[in-house]
Parts: sequence; structure tokens; C-alpha cells
Amino acid sequence: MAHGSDLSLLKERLAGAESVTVLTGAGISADSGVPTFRGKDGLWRTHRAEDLATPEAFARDPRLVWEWYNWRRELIAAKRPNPAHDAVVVLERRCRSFWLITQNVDGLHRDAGSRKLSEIHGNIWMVRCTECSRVVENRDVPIHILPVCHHCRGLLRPHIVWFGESLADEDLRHSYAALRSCSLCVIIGTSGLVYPAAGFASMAKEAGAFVAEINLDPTPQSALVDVSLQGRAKDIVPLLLDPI
Ligand code: BV8
Ligand code: ZN
Repeated sequence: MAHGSDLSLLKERLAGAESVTVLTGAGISADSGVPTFRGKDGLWRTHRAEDLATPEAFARDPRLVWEWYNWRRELIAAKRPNPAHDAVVVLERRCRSFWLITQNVDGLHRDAGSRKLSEIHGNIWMVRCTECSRVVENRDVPIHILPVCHHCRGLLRPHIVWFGESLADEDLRHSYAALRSCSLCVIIGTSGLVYPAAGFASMAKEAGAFVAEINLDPTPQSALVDVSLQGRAKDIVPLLLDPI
């Protein structure tokens, strides 16, 4: 795992950074045993996104969509944050100005102690009523396959942003502000394929940030970042905390 000068460069930038924004994807949770979306053991391998993570799929077959989310909830319930999640919490506490933007819905950043974060694609432990729009936490494992609202008996859905659905205004506002104001942006474990998050690296770069990527493989944003560290997040992210 030879990182040498790139790792030192990133650590120097981190030491002097006025404000830090971290963007994470499924790769940071891969080391906790949560399948990624597009990897060899990817979630989409067994299911197709357009079949399941869309409002049309839910309208067509809510039982199938709930069976898929129930399977993911049962899997995620047994997973714990890994050293990469823990290191991001240390960065949040050390940096004067810090924000975490995660695409992950597994809740592992919150479990690790992250508080200054936007879960821009939602959270698998939150459900929303399709009738009265109430949003509540539901940690039932297994969850009743067609769960209903305690208030109005309406059908509940995962409080997750599906393909073709807009992200919450509040999450977008916070993310854009964090990307445009940070002096350092660290992108961890995302394939950079899903918008609008796929545009966040260039947004930070255009605003003048030093941008670093940590990923197993090169991604579409590797060409625009300042340093690209290849390896497992659980091995590399904790190294950022070591003194220069
Ligand atoms: C929207 C919830 C407006 C579901 C998810 C242009 C502009 C705007 C929209 C679009 C556009 N072009 C296309 C669109 C539509 C669409 C989109 O981007 N489609 C893609 C496929 C082209 N975007 C949307 O619909 C978004 N909505 O923009 O609203 C709008 C409205 C109507 C019409 C148009 C626009 C909503 C997107 C949100 C979708 N919901 N999740 C659920 O989880 O059940 S996205 C899903 O993919 C997950 O959240 C996941 O996080 C996300 C991104 O994937 P990654 O996190 O990057 O994971 P992936 O497996 O791909 O990659 C893992 C990476 O980790 C790899 O690089 C791997 O090498 C690395 N890795 C693996 N192991 C490790 C590692 N790295 C380090 N260490 C390791 N150990
Ligand atoms: Zn309701």
C-alpha cells in the first residue's frame, strides 16, 4: 500500500485546512460487510435498480420492494462501523469547520458518532407514510412486509431517495454550501456515477478546494482530483489522523 508522497500531501493539506467536507459512498461501508451497489458482490447484481429503487417499482409492486429493503435491513442490522467511519468522526471533532455528505442509507456514520452530516439519499431505518407523509424511525427486523402508518393506516415506504426522485432541498442546500466553502474535500468510496452527488467533486474543485479521492479503483472523478489514494478505506482513512 505505497501512498508515500500523496498521503503526506493530503495530511499536510488536512493539517492546514480551514474547512473540510467529506463525501462518502458505499465503498466506506464495504469494509463493514455492507454490499456496494456496483461491485462484484453488488446489490444491483442480484436486483436491478430500475426494478426496485424507484417510485414506479413501489407503485407497481410494493411487496417486492419491501422484501428487498427488509433483506437489506436484516443484513445492515448486523453490521458495525469500521475504522474508516470512526476516523471520519475524529476529523469532525478536530476540524474547526466540517461537514459530511453521505450517499449511504445504512446509518453507519451516525452509529459511529457522526453528527455534522447530510444523509442525502435518506436512511434505511426511517419510513414515510404515503398518505399523511409522517416520517418515523422504524427498526423492526424483520419489518412487516406492507407496514402501515400508526396515525392514518396509510402504506409506509422507505424514507429513501429513489432514482427519479429529488433530494431534499435542505440536504442539497447544506451540501452545496459545504462543497463551495471547504478548503479540502475528501471523497471516499464512491463510483461517482449517481447524480447529483457525482457532480460534487467538480463543484468543490471549481470553488477552489483541494480535492482528494480514496477508492479501491480509479473513478470518473480521478482525473479531476488533486490526489487519488488507491486502497481500502478502513486502511487509508485512519492514516490521515497520524501526525505529519
Ligand atoms: C435527482 C437510495 C432530480 C436507494 C440511491 C443528471 C442530473 C440529475 C439526475 C440525473 C442525471 N443523470 C441521471 C440522473 C438520474 C439519477 C442518476 O444519477 N442515475 C445514474 C444511475 C445515472 N439520479 C437521480 O435520480 C437522483 N435524483 O437527481 O433528482 C431529478 C428528478 C427527476 C428526474 C431527473 C432528475 C437520485 C439519486 C439517488 C438514488 N438513490 N440510493 C437505495 O440505496 O436503496 S443511489 C445509490 O447509488 C446509493 O445511495 C449509493 O450510495 C449510490 C452511489 O453509489 P456508490 O455509493 O458510489 O456505490 P457504488 O457501489 O456505485 O460504488 C462503490 C465504490 O466504492 C466503488 O468506486 C468501489 O471501487 C469503491 N469501494 C469498494 N470497496 C471499497 C471501496 N473504496 C474504498 N474502500 C473499499 N473497501
Ligand atoms: Zn399516515
